[in-house]
Amino acid sequence: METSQRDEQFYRSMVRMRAVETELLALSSAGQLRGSLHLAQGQEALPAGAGAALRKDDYVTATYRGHGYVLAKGGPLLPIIAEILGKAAGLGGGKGGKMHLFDLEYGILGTNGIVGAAVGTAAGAAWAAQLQKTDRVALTVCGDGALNQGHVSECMNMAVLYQLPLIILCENNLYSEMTPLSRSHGDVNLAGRAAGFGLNTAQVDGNDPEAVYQVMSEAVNRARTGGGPTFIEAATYRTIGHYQADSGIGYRTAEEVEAWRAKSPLDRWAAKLGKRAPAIAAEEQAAVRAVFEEALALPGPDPLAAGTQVFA
Ligand SMILES: Cc1ncc(C[n+]2csc(CCOP(=O)(O)OP(=O)(O)O)c2C)c(N)n1
Ligand SMILES: [Mg+2]
Repeated sequence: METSQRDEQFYRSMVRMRAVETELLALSSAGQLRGSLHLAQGQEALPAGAGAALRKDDYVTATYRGHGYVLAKGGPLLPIIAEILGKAAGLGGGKGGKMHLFDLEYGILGTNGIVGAAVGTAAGAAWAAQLQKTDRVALTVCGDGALNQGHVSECMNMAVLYQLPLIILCENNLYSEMTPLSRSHGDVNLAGRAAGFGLNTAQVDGNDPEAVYQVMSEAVNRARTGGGPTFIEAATYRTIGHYQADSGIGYRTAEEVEAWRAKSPLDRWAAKLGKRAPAIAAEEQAAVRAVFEEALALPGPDPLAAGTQVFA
């Protein structure tokens, strides 16, 4: 794909994600959507860039903030939104919600509410892909805080030991909930920690979708051709709270948030696309609005379906 086409694709992807989050936030504020809502405003360049580097049959696992990666994988929007809204037509029959988005057709092995757990799922998928002699790769997305989970260290070790086709994309947004990196990590060089396990590593501006795409493409190519796992540390920032009830201020200064808002990937790409941007944004926002209207009118799951689609 040509650079200009890719720029448009990145912008569409980021605007779509922001539009979905805007709709979700409005529903949550109105009491029409229950539960925690972990949004990723400010971090949209990551799914946009990473998604474009993957094939449909590659695997993806992500965090509770990872709906953007599901959207960016390219599957139809309605079943994703229906799942988040708890509708029977959703990806998981409306029983999983935003923290359990699965779509085997698109290789999506789950967003996950347990910090770091999605890394293990992806490592397993990568191992399966290797044993089955396919050239599929697995991408897992984790936060900076997740690196302090022992399980993630075990996965990094195994990934190197077996040279798994695994890519760990670490969204370093400088905070784990309300705790800054400097108060939870003995060494804040996250890529350095991964290098210690023997992974290939890269650091990238996580607010630049093209840079994310380039570094991801390299990692994907390496994984596909037997070159082993890669850890990517992406510098980014969530410009809103950890979840819907967190103002995002208090443990962070308003100045710090504002400074990162000024680096918004959406604004950056709107400026890049110039006059074409407003029409593209309006088109994506209208498409998202239409899907929400359709999804909101759908029925929830039959209570009798609670015992289906489960192992026991
Ligand atoms: C095993 C586990 N411990 C604690 C929590 C509570 N918790 C939810 S999000 C979060 C912070 C994780 O931070 P990070 O990995 O940096 O991801 P971010 O939220 O910044 O995207 C914590 C501690 C959890 N969900 N799972
Ligand atoms: Mg974090």
